[in-house]
Amino acid sequence: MKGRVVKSTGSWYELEEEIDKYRVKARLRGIFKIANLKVTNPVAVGDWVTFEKERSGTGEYEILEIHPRENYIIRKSTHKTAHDHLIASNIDQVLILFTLSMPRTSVGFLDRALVTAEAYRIPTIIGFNKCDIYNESQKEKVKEIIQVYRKIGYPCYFISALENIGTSDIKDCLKDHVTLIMGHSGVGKSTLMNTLYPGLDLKTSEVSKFAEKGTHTTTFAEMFALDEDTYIIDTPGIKELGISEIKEGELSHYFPEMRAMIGKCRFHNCRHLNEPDCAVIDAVKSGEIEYFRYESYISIITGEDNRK
Ligand SMILES: Nc1nc2c(ncn2[C@@H]2O[C@H](COP(=O)(O)OP(=O)(O)O)[C@@H](O)[C@H]2O)c(=O)[nH]1
Ligand SMILES: [Mg+2]
Ligand SMILES: [Zn+2]
Repeated sequence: MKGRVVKSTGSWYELEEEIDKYRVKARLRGIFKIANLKVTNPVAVGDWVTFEKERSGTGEYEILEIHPRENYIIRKSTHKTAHDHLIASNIDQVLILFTLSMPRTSVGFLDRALVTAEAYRIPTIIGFNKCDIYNESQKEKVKEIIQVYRKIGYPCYFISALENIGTSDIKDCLKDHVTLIMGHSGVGKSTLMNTLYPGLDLKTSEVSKFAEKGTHTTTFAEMFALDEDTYIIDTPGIKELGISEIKEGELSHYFPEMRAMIGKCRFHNCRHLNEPDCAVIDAVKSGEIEYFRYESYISIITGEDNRK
């Protein structure tokens, strides 16, 4: 039988069978080693697997095989170990939620999430949430940020998940896709899903709980069926996003406005740091490339700041 992993606890998995969509709990048979991928979790939400009932007849199902992944999003381990964490796989698009306050999202975090999605050519949309609580100057600030990302080509929506403002366009975007929703705890991911699909009734949490920067809790993503062909993967607890698997020379390819300048620098292997006749640095100076985007590029290259 073939099914998709919709939930993972680390020791067992919930699967949705491909055709009849019934759900079963399953465990891994034996130990899975995945070539070239050092991860703490061998199976991710979104994985297609072959499964069967265990022979001894305990009623438990077993995963026999993980099908090749079309793509996946990985998070670098926060503890500087060699292992990364698979967030989800086989996704059609990413929705990143951003807020200016309660809790603040840094543009650095947003850019890291965008780079991660670009590296796998996964289309991304950005929701700027909690528009209902901003004062006039904050509204201006969000609008400026939105302009930057729209210019680069990312669809942006200024919304309130709580008050159900501007959310219908996002609902249209989600339709018939598998969407991974990313953003800090408290940004409004569960609230948005509840607003779009009231039947879901997901738990939401008071923002005050996120103010205390406590210990890092590892939680797993979970996939929700919104209708027959519409799925969303909720990712609790992404506080920081280390970039994995991206080589220094490739990084500018994942900034669309820098990608547009490929071949224009004097050196073909220009890193756009301090090389002469660098088209990227020229564009930053002229304002064509936004300075804070270039700062994100530098911080990823230098490996600094990856906790934001
Ligand atoms: N004012 C306001 N509060 C919101 C909005 N969206 C979510 N919240 C609140 O933010 C808190 C965290 O929301 P939640 O959906 O649990 O965030 P998640 O951790 O990203 O799933 C809750 O108290 C929500 O009521 C919004 O658009 N406006
Ligand atoms: Mg949530
Ligand atoms: Zn350059």
